[in-house]
Amino acid sequence: MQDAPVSTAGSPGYDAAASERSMLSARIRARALEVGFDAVGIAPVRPSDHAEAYARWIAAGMYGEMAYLAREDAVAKRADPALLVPGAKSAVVVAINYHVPDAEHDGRTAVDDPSRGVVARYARNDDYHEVLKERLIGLQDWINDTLVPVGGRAYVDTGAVLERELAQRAGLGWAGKSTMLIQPGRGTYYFLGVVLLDVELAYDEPFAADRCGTCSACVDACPTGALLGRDAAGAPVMDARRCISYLTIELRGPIPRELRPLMGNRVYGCDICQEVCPWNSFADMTSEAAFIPRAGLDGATLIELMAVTQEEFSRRFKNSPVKRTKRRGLLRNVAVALGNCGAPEAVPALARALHDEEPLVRGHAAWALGRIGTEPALEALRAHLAVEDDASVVSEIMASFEN
Ligand code: B12
Ligand code: SF4
Ligand code: SF4
Repeated sequence: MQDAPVSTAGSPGYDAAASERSMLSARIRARALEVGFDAVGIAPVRPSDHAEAYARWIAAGMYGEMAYLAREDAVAKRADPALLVPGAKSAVVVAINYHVPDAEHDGRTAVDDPSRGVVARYARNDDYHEVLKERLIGLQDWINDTLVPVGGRAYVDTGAVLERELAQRAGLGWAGKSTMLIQPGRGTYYFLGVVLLDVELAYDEPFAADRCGTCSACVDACPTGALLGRDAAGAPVMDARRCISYLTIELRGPIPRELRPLMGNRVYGCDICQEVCPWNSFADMTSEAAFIPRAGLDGATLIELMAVTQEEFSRRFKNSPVKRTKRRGLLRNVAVALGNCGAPEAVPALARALHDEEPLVRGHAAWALGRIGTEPALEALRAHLAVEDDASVVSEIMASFEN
């Protein structure tokens, strides 16, 4: 390959504007790394290449109850980020490592101990939205104050932005069959963040390759069959209604009975498709203090969690992503995990949970007692049936006798 001719200021062919854009991009990249992001790429803002894939996903109803994903205005904004920030020209996409090891309890990690609850790695300390958003806003302010006056907006997760597509377009990696953005040499345990800016910058090459090859480890390992592989157009497809992350975090009501036995002891989120991904085999651990696990989140015993009061929930999960489920959501998930564990020692805790003020908790405790199925478990269900006045719980109890 021939080297491109070098042109310097004043020489014919010198493009001052292009040189300025390159300088801006280089300084933004350097600043993003300086403030603690692990990777950064810059992409042009233009209509999504994947809007049709997204529309197909919505039309198939695979978003479940996450209605915000299907709102007409939100779909339109995903298809064209310029609708979010008028005049947006560039997307600065950052990634930050949250990979943490599993702690051992009595010589085993919670993943290998069905009597303990597994909390997904991303949720074992502070809420990443706060951490990333603050840094991204700082980055945008720095660009405005130091480099060039800009308008724009920072997004982490909650905006109508296809973050993984922008990350791919900014050259960071590709979307694997797990649907996760995979960075070669880094893996998947990275949060993404985006700043849309109304200035032209120099852009990275999109990441064109699909390096999953013939691997399908994530599809094979997903316990609920949520990963459907690539569709005819090459888009990785997930039926979120079956994903444990959706079921334990986003779903507000009862977890479909047929999926409960498949969820194991994952009580908040799920990392299974990432745990089996070969691209994570050599991934570095994070050194970001906000993501180093704090005590009491991952690996607590399910019996202990089942007894958590509102006060204890607020204290233990303060500032952590887990607070999103509220106490009743977490206890719903814990009851399912106790049913899957099947240990008779859990019967007293579940029998007490039959008197919880939340019907959602009572209903799932009833399911778990039915799964355990010992005489004391069934006796607790019979005794409670006589006093239960919520129709949904009564129907859970009746169905539990048939487990
Ligand atoms: C809704 C949502 C979920 C839902 C649905 C997930 C899903 N796969 O769609 C649920 C609750 C299940 C979920 C779970 C998780 N999530 Co989530 N989630 C989101 C959110 C808010 C929107 C994603 C979305 O729009 N999904 C709809 C699908 C259709 O879009 P998509 O996944 O972006 O896929 C598009 C591309 O893949 C594109 N595509 C890619 N390659 C190709 C190739 C071709 C040829 C074509 C045509 C298309 C195509 O096609 C799709 C359609 O446009 C994003 C943040 C954001 N604003 O983007 C975080 C986000 C994706 N989640 C994240 C995380 C960390 C998780 C969990 C790991 C949390 C956990 N441990 O429990 C799991 C991972 C599960 C998984 N395997 O994806 C990170 C992922 C980081 C990364 N490296 O990829 C994000 C980016 C949040 C963030 N800011 O860091 N999540
Ligand atoms: S997060 Fe868990 S349930 Fe969801 S797709 Fe991955 S392996 Fe399946
Ligand atoms: S497990 Fe295999 S198929 Fe799945 S995302 Fe990783 S490399 Fe791709």
